[in-house]
Amino acid sequence: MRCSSPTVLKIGGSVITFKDRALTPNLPAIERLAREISESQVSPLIIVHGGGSFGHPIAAEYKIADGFRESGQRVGFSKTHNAMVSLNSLVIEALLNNGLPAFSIAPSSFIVTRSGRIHYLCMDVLGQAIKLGFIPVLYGDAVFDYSYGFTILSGDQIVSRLAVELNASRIIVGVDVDGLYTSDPKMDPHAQLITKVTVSELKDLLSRIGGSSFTDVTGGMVKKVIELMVPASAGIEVLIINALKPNNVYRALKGEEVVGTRIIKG
Ligand code: IP8
Repeated sequence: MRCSSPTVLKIGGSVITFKDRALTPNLPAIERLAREISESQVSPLIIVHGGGSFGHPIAAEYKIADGFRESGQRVGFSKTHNAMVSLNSLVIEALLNNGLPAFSIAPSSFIVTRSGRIHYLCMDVLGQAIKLGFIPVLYGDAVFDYSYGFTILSGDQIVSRLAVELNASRIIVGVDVDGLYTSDPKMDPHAQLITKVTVSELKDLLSRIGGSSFTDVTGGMVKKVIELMVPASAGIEVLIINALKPNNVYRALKGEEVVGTRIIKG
């Protein structure tokens, strides 16, 4: 599929790593996804991936998300970033092996947050890369923050902001469940998949249930949805799918029918 405004693809850390095993990549999933992305021939495309068992355990150990409090955290900040660079290089390598011009761009090198939210953002490198037909591959990162010193910037916040900045045509979010459920499908046998939802319906749902019973099985579905409501409100269609199921990402990229949750404006 060729379209002028880019597609933004988020790949969850729960898809490309084994979350219960530190620093363990899910190489078969990374290779399969690289193949699916290559076969879809979607362009322009931006990929953002999560941290999974690479970024999160180190960030938690050194309390990086809480900000800079003591000098010992510096090594932790760098280690968190470095773990993400390692995971990113596996993703890049798989994409390159499939003939795709993937190019790694570190969010910490062009973004500074303030109180955890993206504040300074230099789009020049990314814009130039897209213009020249590259596939920028970014990731949730340890970033500098004007208020906290440093913090953790999620891939979801990056996805949402870039999609708006670049006037993306759509956002596809690959996670380890089929989409958004009315409650946790792993706890509640009556949980139902929400296949289509408007932003106002989502807001209503979140305020009614307070996020508590809303499925949080990927470790952050509520936060994810809150981030994604911003581009969805701007008219960018958001599709959440299960990227652990073969061909789902391929089908979604091709615009074919896939089981999942569609978040639309309204
Ligand atoms: O997995 C956070 O990104 P996420 C990455 O998208 C780090 O929330 C560095 C923990």
